[in-house]
Amino acid sequence: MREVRVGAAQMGPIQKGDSRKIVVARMINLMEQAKVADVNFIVYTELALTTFFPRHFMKDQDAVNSWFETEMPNSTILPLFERAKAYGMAMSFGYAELTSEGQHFNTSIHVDKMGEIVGKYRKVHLPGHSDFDPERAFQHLEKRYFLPGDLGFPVYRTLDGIFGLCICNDRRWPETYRTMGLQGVEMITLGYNTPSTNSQKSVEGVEKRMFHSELVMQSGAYQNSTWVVGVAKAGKEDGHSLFGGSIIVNPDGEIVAKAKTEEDELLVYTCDLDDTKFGKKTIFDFSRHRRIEHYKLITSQAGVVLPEG
Ligand code: CDT
Repeated sequence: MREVRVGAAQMGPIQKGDSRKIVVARMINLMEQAKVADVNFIVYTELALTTFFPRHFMKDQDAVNSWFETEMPNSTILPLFERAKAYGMAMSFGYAELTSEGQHFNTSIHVDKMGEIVGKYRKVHLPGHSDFDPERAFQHLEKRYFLPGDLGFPVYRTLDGIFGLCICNDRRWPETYRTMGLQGVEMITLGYNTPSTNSQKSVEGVEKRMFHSELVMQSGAYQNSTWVVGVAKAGKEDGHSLFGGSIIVNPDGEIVAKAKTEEDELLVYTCDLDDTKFGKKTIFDFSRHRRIEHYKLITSQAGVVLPEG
């Protein structure tokens, strides 16, 4: 058995005026609960340090940059790193990254129990739009504020297993899981900020949106025989609702733990990485069963090309 005791640290809303310091204190509070529960890997959400600022249209670049971190850890976030190291707890969390070359990414990192960043991922699938869209009930401007990630979908060895990261909208794309599946991933952690309603289809409510969220994480887990840990930021943020429903999914695609609230809430589950083995050597033994000669369209074409006629 290769057990990882996971703490999925869902966060309630972070308002626009909430400082990073306040948010880090909340994250440490969740970490303290995780310590009591014997967790050795705590997973936080996407853009965990701030409100989900891409819902706000901004023209002023200084205003935009104020949501980004230019160093990780920096002095405000350091207490989280120090506490994790003191507890011997690994962690993953998302933040907005501004590089020294002036590039903006929606990023997640995996920090090991010694406080070293062992995994880094920059969000590849950026949803939404780049300009103010008056047709939408609310804005989702990730394409305005971030570049598509340039690191691919790396996996890394830590916690006696093979781990990977993705972020929110990435969870809806089978290519995300399969690219990591082809590198033997055993646990994928991700955070999400997902509005409870569809800004372009008002009749689509929270039940259907949570169904889609679970559907993609469960199928990604099953089809690649990997654990998936999906962690929400939830509740009413800047007047906009985000759904909760953080889940831990086993390599059979079953939900083994699910959040009940839209607040800061810790889910704890012991995940045996050896549970990934059976699926990987039977129905999803990729080297025996995949027929890559038939998959060329997947990497040669982004959009749909209809047949003639
Ligand atoms: N943060 C994030 O990627 N949210 C998206 C909502 C997209 S709505 C334009 C998601 O896929 O959950």
